[in-house]
Amino acid sequence: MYIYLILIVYLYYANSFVECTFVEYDFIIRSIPANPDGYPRPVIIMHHANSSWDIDRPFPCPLIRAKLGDQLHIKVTNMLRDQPTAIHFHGLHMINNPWADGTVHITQCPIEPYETFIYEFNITQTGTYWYHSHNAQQYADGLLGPIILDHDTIEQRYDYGSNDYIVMLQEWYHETWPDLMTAYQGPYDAYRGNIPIYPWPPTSFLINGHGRFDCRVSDCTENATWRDTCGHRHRAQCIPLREPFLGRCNPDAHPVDDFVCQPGKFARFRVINAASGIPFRFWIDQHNLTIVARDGIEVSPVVLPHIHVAIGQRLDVIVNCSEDPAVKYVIFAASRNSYLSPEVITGPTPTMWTWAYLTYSKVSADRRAIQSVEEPKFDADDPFFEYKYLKPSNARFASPAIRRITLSFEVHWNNRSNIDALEEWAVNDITFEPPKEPLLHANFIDGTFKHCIADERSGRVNNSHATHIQHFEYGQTYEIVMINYDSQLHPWHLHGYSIDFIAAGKIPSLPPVTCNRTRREVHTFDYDTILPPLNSTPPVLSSGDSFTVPRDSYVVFRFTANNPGPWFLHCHMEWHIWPGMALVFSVERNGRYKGLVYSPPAESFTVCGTRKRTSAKLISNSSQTKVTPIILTFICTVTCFLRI
Ligand SMILES: [Cu+2]
Repeated sequence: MYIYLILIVYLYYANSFVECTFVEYDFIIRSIPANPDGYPRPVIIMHHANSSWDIDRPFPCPLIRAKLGDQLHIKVTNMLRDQPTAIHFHGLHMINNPWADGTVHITQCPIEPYETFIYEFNITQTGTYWYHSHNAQQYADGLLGPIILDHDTIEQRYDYGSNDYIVMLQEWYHETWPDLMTAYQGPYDAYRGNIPIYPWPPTSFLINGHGRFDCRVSDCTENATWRDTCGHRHRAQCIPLREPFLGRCNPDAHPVDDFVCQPGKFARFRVINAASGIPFRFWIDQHNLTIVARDGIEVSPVVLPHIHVAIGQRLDVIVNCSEDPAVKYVIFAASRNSYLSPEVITGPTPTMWTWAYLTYSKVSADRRAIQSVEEPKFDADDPFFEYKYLKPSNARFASPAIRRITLSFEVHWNNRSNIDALEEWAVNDITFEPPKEPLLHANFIDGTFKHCIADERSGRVNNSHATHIQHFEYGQTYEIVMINYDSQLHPWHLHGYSIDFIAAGKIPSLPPVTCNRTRREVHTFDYDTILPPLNSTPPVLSSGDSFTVPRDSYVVFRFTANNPGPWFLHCHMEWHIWPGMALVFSVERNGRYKGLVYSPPAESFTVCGTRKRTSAKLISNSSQTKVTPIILTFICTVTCFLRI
C-alpha cells in the first residue's frame, strides 16, 4: 500500500501524472426519421438520455471525450423496437477487460430491445477513435460517433487552439441495412443486373452526417449495358430510387459545412473513415496535410497533398492556415478509385465524392471568393500508402516471433442459380459462423470453447462454416501473414490491439486472371523466401488497428499477445462480415481466460445463447475482483482526492 502512495506522490510532484476523473455517459439508442442528404428515411442514433438529439444532425452521435487515465462508465439503453444492439469502442484496447469491447457473439450478449448495458473501462490511450454498433451491419444506418482521448503530444506541438475538428466520412444509402443485406445475400437479380457490384453505388457521401442528394427518381427501365475488358457485354446494375415515404426530399436541406482556419495558425483534422464499404481519399485544395497520427498512434510527421483512409482507420492531420484568407477552399472526400467503375452502373451517376469548405476567419463572408467545386481529378491510388508513409514517431523494431500464421482470404461465388445467396467469404477456406454463446462468457464460465462454438458444416463452394478461432498463448509474440487473393482491397480491423506492420507487397508470381480463366488458382508460395526470419527484429513500418490489405497483395504484422480475451479480426466492409470474412484471435493461458481477464461487470452481465438467458449472479458472487483494474482505480481515486 505504501508503495502506491509513494508512487502517487512522486507522479504528482513530477507533474507526469494527470488528474483522472470518472466520466459518465447515459445514452439512449432509438430509430428516428432524418434526412442526412436531403432524403428522409429511418436512421438509428444514440443520444444523451437527459436531452433530445440534434434534429438537424442526429449523427454522428455524441462525442465521447476523456483523457488518459480516466475511468469511463457508459450506460446504453436500447429503445429500438425490433433490433438488438451493442456498442464497440473502435481502437480502444480494453486491457484485461474484453467485457467492454462491445462485440455481439464475441464479448457480450446482444442488448435486446428495452434492455440496458453498462460499459466500464479505463482509458490507456490518447488520440482519435470512434464507436459504432457491432451488431450485424447496424452502424450503416447511423449508429456511430467519435471519441477523442486528450493529452497527446500533438496538442503541445501545434497551436491549433479551438480549431480541432472531427471529420467523419461515410457513404450513404436510402435503404436500411436489413434491406441492403437482403438484396446482397438474396438470389441473383434481387437487384437488376446479372452480377451486382459490391459495394453497390451509394446515393451520397456524408461529412459529419451531412451530404447532398439531388432527389432524382429512377425506375431502372433504361437497358444500359457495358463491355468488360474481355469484350463480354453485361447488363448494367441499377439501384432503383423511389420517392421517400417519410416526407419530402429536399436537395438543399443542409448548407455545406465550413471549417474555420485562423490565419497564421494551425487546424487539426481528425479524419475518421466511418464508411461501410468505401475507402476514402481526402484533401484540401491548395493546402498540404501534415499527417501526425494514425489510429491514435503518433507518426513521424509527413507532409502530403492528400491522404488515403481505410475504413475504420483514423488519420490526424495538421493544416497550416497560411494561404490567401480571402478565398474559401474546397475540402474533398472522394472514393479511392480502387473499384466501382462508373460505366457499369445505370440510373443516377454514382456518387464518388463530396465536399466542405475551409474558411479563414477575419474576412467577412461576402468578400470571400468561393472556389468553384468541380469534379475532382486525381492520380492513381497508392495501394501501399499506409505502409510507406505512416511510420511511428518513435522508430522501433518488431519483437521476434515464435510462430507464423498465414491467413489467406478470397470470395467464393455460388453457382448463380436463383436460389443461392450471392457470395461467401472465407479465410483459410472457413466462412465465419457466430458461436452459440459469446466466446468470452462461455470460456470464462466453462473453461473451454467446446460447448459454444458453432457446429462445423461444409459449405456449398468448397468451404466450411465454423466459428474460426486462432489461439494464441498469453505473453508470446506472433507473426501474421494476411494474403488477399481477391481483386479488391479489404480493410481489416483487429480488436484489442495495435499491431506492428513489418512487410507488405504484391503476391509474388500470382497467376493472372485472364479472359479464359475467371477464377484465380490460389497457389502456395513460400513466404520464408521473402520475409525476415521469425527470430529477427525488422523495423516497424507502421502501427495501427485498422489496415488495408490491397488487392492481390499480402500484409505481414507482428503482435505480442499481452491482452487476454477473444478479439474479433474482421473485414470492416460491413457487408463482408455476415458472409463470413472474420475470425477470432483468442489470447489465452492454457486455453482459458480465467485468471487473466477481470471478472465480468456484475451490474450488466447477462448470459444468453445455449445458456438460459439471465442476469448471471454466479460471477458476481465469486471471489474475483471487480472489472475495473484495481491499481488504476486506486491511483485514480487517491489522485483525484489529492487534487481536491
Ligand atoms: Cu471485405
